Amino acid sequence: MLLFSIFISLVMVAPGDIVISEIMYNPDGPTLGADDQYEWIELCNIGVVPLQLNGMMLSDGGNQLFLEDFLLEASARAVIVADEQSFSEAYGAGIAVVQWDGVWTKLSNSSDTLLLYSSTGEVLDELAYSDTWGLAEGDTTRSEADGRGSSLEKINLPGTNTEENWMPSVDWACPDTDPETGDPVCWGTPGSVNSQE
Ligand SMILES: [Ca+2]
Ligand SMILES: [Ca+2]
Repeated sequence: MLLFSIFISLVMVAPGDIVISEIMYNPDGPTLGADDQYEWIELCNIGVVPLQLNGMMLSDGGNQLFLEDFLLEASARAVIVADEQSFSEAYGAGIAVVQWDGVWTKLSNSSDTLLLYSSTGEVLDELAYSDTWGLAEGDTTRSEADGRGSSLEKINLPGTNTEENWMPSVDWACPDTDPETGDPVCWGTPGSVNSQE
């Protein structure tokens, strides 16, 4: 077991091992609430060995947040949340949440570029998203992910971060429903397989 632990600690993470798999960039719609409480980012280990997240950094070029000790198993997902109490009240307590230090990297409600860096500063993934993602060409309404409840989910995880490979979620991982409509209170699939995968 000790040897195995040493092996894990020596595994160098590289681009293609871990990806940004889902984001809730605009929760401030009819479902969740304020962006600084309910934004979240999901990461997925798409490699074949466990990855230590400690020291990885997420940033949009402004604020920087540094991930703390968390061993993400192969094929597993975990979320980085703006406010853990708000998140667990909305989605329940059973989802793997990575602790972090620094300042929350606010996810713009229009467009933003989110970067994931290794602990040695290498860019592991880069997602330049827009609030038009998920809209058909010429559609001037708002995307389902733009404050209307859905998250933005990656479809093919090893694929590129192009508009065609990201769509608003059509499912949820949330225990509560609106007592009047029966609709889920919060959408997206934090910590679990994407509904658009
Ligand atoms: Ca936002
Ligand atoms: Ca997910």
